[in-house]
Amino acid sequence: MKVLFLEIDAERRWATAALGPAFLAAFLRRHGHEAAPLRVTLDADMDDLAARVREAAPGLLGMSLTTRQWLRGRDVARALRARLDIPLVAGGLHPTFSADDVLRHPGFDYVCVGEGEEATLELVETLARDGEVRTPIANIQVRGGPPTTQRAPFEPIDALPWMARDLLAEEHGVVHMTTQRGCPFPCTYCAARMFNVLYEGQTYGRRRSHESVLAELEAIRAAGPLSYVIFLDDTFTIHHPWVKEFCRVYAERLRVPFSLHARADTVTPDLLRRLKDAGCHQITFGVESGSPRVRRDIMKRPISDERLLDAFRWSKDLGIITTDNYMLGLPGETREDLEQTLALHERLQPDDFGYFVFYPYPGTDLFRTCVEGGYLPDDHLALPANHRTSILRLPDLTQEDIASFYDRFTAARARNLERKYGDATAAAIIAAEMKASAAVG
Ligand code: B12
Ligand code: SF4
Repeated sequence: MKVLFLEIDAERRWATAALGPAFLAAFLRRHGHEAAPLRVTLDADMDDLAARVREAAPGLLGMSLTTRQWLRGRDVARALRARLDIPLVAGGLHPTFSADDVLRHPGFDYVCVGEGEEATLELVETLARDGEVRTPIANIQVRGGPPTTQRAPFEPIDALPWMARDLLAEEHGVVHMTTQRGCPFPCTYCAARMFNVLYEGQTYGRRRSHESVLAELEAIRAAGPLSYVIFLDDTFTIHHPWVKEFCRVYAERLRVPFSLHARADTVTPDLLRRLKDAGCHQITFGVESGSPRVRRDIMKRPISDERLLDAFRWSKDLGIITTDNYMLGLPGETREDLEQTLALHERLQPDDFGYFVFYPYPGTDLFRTCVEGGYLPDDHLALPANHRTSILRLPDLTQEDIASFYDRFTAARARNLERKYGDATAAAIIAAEMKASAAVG
């Protein structure tokens, strides 16, 4: 059977398409099925899209969805169902934690809850054989059916085929890699960590062997240009023995510059030095808030200001570019907390940073807090994840408060960019980003 994976553009073209379908496509191809991507661009006309789908003649459509992609994905599924009769399975973080809601909408027949390789294969083979799902498939919830049971995470992780890179839309030899699945930390706003809860009693966290990671990168280099590697692991710097050995073999065999994501409390000067020597060019740290109270009590991320300042200083001293992210407008946060975030940002002086109005992702602890506190509007799943305007009605912060801090972060970013690139380029970057933001309302 052929599976056509629809990549839903919801605001802008990212440097990579969703990784999940690239894993699934590789797995399906290994088992003799066909898989292809189709990008649903922002200007896509639904009649044209339906014509292209018809021409590709898939037996099953797949859609990977984050919450940001959900509203557009919902509209695309409805439009396709009005024109075609091809079953559609959705997967990824949003459907995993909102399966009932997704399946209420026209055009969605199945939701993959959690890891998808074996489940999608079983769904494809069942549909190819029977034309429908008569007996339950673990991890696959059927429209109108009961919640699914969960199959064990795939083991051994090295036995998964490497991502099918034709689905990723990578350019210029810049490649995206994952060396592990899962993150052991308990951050209350994080959808990714909820996989640990979904797989409670089993081990979701698994890391590939060095040989598997290196062999994949060497194969990419042999097949074409390899200029930069972006490691997308949630926290690359966990389990130091693995990271140290990685640095040793990577420096020996590849030495291609790379980026990674880290938590400040998982790095040491020694580890950073090894990463730098192996080719680490840039690290993104999640700082999230400048208020120790918010980090400790609301986010369950009890990292001290000192530790954050140290991690940035150590990295900069080694010449590693630092980037960080902040969130604005969590339940329980106050204006004073947000002032502290701006103040800490001034002390950290990252090379660049992202700032996001808090949006509660289904499944997370803070989503529950918002529901229990009555902070979510009833139609929250029908509201876009806005950039500047919070969807929440919070007791300690108004939407205007949050928007005014968002504007102050925009001004801080403009100053940062001006220092680096001069006024004209900084203004152009900010204008382009504002335009992309406007696309989601
Ligand atoms: C890589 C990455 C990106 C990449 C690619 C996106 C992607 N979906 O892969 C880019 C850079 C584009 C990106 C951007 C953003 N991201 Co991001 N990203 C990640 C990250 C770090 C890793 C994803 C990964 O490794 N996937 C590896 C595969 C193997 O895992 P998987 O995606 O879960 O896929 C498996 C199953 O879910 C399932 N599956 C997945 N898709 C499908 C589809 C079908 C049809 C089926 C059957 C099964 C299935 O099978 C897969 C294989 O087992 C995750 C964190 C995480 N750990 O998930 C955040 C994460 C997905 N991102 C997140 C966010 C918030 C964003 C942004 C909004 C960031 C921002 N503030 O602007 C944007 C939105 C992007 C968009 N298009 O809407 C959130 C999403 C939360 C949510 N509920 O929506 C996450 C979970 C981070 C977090 N800690 O909360 N991101
Ligand atoms: S460290 Fe990052 S990925 Fe891990 S639980 Fe916290 S926010 Fe999520």
